Amino acid sequence: PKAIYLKNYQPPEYLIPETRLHFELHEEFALVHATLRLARRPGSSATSLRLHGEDLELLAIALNGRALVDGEYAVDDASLTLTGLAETVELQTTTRIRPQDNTALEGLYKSRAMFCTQCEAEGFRKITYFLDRPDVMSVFSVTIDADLERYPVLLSNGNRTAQSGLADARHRVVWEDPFPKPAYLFALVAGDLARVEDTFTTMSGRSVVLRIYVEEKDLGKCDHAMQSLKHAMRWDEEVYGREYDLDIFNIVAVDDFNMGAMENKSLNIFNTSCILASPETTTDVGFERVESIVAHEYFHNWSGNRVTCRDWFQLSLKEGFTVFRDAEFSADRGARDLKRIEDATLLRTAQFAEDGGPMAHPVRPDSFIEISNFYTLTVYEKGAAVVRMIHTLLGPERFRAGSDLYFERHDGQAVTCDDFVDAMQDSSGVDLSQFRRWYSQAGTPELAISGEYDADARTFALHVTQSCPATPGQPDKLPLVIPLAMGLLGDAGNLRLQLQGEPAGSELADNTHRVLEVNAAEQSFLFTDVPEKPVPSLLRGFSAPVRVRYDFSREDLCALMMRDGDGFARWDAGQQLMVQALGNLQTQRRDGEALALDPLLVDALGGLLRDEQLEPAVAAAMLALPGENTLAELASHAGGADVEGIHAAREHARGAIAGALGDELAGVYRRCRVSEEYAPVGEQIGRRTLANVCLSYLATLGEAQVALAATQLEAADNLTDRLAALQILAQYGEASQRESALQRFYDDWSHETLVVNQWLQLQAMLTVGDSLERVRALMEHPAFTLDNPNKVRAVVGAFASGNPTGFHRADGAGYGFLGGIVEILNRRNPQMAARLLVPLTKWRNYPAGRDAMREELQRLAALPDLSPDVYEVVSKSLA
Ligand code: BAL
Ligand code: ZN
Repeated sequence: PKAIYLKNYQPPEYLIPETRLHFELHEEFALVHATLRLARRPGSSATSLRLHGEDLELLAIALNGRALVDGEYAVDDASLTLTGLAETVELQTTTRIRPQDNTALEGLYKSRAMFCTQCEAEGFRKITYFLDRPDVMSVFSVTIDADLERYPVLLSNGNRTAQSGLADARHRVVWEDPFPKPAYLFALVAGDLARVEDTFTTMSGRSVVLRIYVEEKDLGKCDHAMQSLKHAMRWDEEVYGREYDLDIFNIVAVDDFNMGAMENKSLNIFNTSCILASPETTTDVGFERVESIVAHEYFHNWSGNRVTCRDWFQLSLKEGFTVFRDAEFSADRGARDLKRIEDATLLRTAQFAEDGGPMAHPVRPDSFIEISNFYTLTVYEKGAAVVRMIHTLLGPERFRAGSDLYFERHDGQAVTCDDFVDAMQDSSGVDLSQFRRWYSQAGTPELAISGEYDADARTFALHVTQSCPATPGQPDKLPLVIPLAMGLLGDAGNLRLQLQGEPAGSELADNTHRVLEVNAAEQSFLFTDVPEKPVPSLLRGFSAPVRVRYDFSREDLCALMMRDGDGFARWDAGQQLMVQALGNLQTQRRDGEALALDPLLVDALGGLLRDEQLEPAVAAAMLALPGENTLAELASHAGGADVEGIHAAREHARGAIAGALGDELAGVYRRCRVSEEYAPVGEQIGRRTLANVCLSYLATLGEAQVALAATQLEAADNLTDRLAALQILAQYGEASQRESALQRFYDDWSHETLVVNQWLQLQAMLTVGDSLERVRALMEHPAFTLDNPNKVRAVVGAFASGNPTGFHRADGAGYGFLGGIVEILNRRNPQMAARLLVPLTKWRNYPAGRDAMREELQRLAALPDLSPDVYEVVSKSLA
């Protein structure tokens, strides 16, 4: 497999203004009759054309109505080449494909009894010969013929314009989409589906029909998604001025899906796990995920569909912007600080690890072998953080004006990340030329900051040095523009800020918050009229995707944690205090000393528990210790992660906190239990989360406290409380208690696939006993199949990335297990295989497992017939 490079981008020689597709769906195969109107691109003089096509059986081909004979065209396993073409031609092909055998879930495939498609990024070429690249936008009309009884519902993009009966108990439906779109946004669904329907009146007064199609049994689980869709449609009108542009918007839920969901024009296809929701089958986190993914896919209608990407190197153009949009939507709907905490945790734990590993790439990659491998946290989450920084630097009004200009300039076009930044720059007048480095430079920047207080001059200086480690192919880095949101904390609260050079008495001089623009390798910022030595509150709201180093004392961190005016900064200070305390426990353990948790931390947590004014959701976030993967990521800088040491330190800390604060924890647990009927609303979610955090601490204390979990499991009327209690019983209960609780749960819920998947996942992450043996047994369970990505993620994915002590066990068996699964999936579902591999690619961070992890990768590298997906991940991680 060969890499392709952004620098080699060439526009297409031909365009396809019009595409007519006619599908004949059968039980063994499908026929695809395609009629493409091809038009030479103005400025091109080409007379030949290579169309993409994979796994296609070409049955007929004609140009301008004349059948071609051998020699007039050439076909290989990836393309169809035509020569001697006029300026405009009509190409007709008939291909046979086998959706029933399509286990890769790219292109047209069968999920249970229904046909569905997934074309992003390059799946359309598995349906018919086409210019399968996002800068070729076409107007599609689609005719679908299928058996009436098995497939009464036939869907594609746009508007349904005709339907009729056919011979042999078959029927036909025609869909026409007036908006030109790239092939990756094409969709087709055929199945026996039920639907819920609602309407939305747009800001200009048009009525849009909204439909969610599911299996009949799931009709009762669509309400939350429907409400989420309507909230998202309104929000996009109010915040971005974007109105929906067709009279119908469809969503379909499918069981077998590689991703979470897909934004096909007016026919979004969702993994069932991201659309169905009910109190019995969905956790609070699941409800929030449904809302944000429904919104994300809807927002793509403008940021992705109306304005799309020129090429796949620009993927973050639509994904970074749309993740930023959905994050702001969620923040507006719920609690902003909490959303920032969640997003910062994801970036710091997983994206920083990606940025520091062998697959590190810029937000706009320069090259790739397989684009499916680049649907990454860097492109999505760091890309969103980059858009957020533009928002911060410009302010909300100028950002909105930039967004308006972007959509106005580029509606109907396929454009680049630079076009997006140009619109922001042109409309605001803010020079973003240096800022653009965020798109081209990989790696996580680091700000080393020190503070200097001069009591006589009443000044406080912040000295900031920025650096960024080398990443593959990028040894040297240039300074970035980094918005550093901050404040200064004094004894009585946050101090008013007066920055040297700022006009005194200006509007800014009155407040306690600033965004410093860091843009040089070394810089100082001087605050004047500072009455006491302050503690700086840095990177408030996670204002940039960077690491910050500052030599805070434990007392400083406590002060920030308890008293800073910024909710994110309070949480962050607490996390830093915990990281220090857990690091000390690891050192004590390594040195054979008795483990003693920092009493300052215990006191601070006690203060939080006693603070009845603190919002429960915030208290829950502040009480939770950093996860084992977060600690491992941090340790990667200090010689590598000691998985056992991290786990032991964390467990010790949990026990010590519970031991010291048992009464407080029990009191908060009782106070926060939700007695009203379940509703996935912020206030209840906060209380449930806090109660379950307390319960999980309490469970470390012994049998009596574990019994609380058993009681909760019996009484719960919702999955959040049920799963939290089951997890505690399974992790801390006696073996017999564990097995009977797990079995009973399965017996109760075996009819609900999505609940069973969570039951599988919970067990894959248990650290008691032999985790790997348990995972192998789960794979033999009738509820498991390697053909369903949700099951694979629940068992194999959860084990490899959510059970560090099991996966990194000393004999290396965890690595061999994962490698074995990847080997099986390599051809069956290459996208899944490559994604599962990621934990192994971090081998350099794990001194104890390093050799065994590398050897497993080497074994995979030597396999014949590696898919490009797996080849790319394996070869880059060994380089
Ligand atoms: N475009 C792939 C799924 C998503 O990011 O919305
Ligand atoms: Zn997206």
